[in-house]
Amino acid sequence: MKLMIAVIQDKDVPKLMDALVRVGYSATKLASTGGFLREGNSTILIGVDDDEIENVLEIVKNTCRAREQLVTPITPVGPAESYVPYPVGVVVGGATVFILPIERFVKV
Ligand code: 2BA
Repeated sequence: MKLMIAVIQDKDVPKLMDALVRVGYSATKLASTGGFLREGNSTILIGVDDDEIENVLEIVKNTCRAREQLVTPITPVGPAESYVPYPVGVVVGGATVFILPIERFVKV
């Protein structure tokens, strides 16, 4: 058994959770914050049998989209009058997925 940890955008949560639950996977959503953008995102925990991992990855791929987000760079140290903070685009998502072994899984 493995624990899949997927960091996704909030906008994709309803589609992903619906798709997972519809085919019988259990999932837990945690509210999280990205270290770079400092904006809210969602972390989904999914405990799955090893042979289900590719299925779940496929569901994640089909429900989580990449989007471009504008970020204004932090003001550099130096002459402020020469600095114009143009926003730059970063592509966020579809999903960042970690897959970890589970030593033991119990429900009591
Ligand atoms: P954030 O850290 O807010 O990052 C949002 C997006 O900003 C990233 O999208 C990436 O395109 C860009 N970015 C992040 N760090 C950067 C840097 N040092 N320089 C330039 N651009 C940078 P994604 O890669 O799709 O990541 C989306 C979210 O997934 C991240 O939000 C973070 O919460 C999580 N994440 C991504 N990689 C991770 C990792 N190795 N460990 C833990 N969490 C991770």
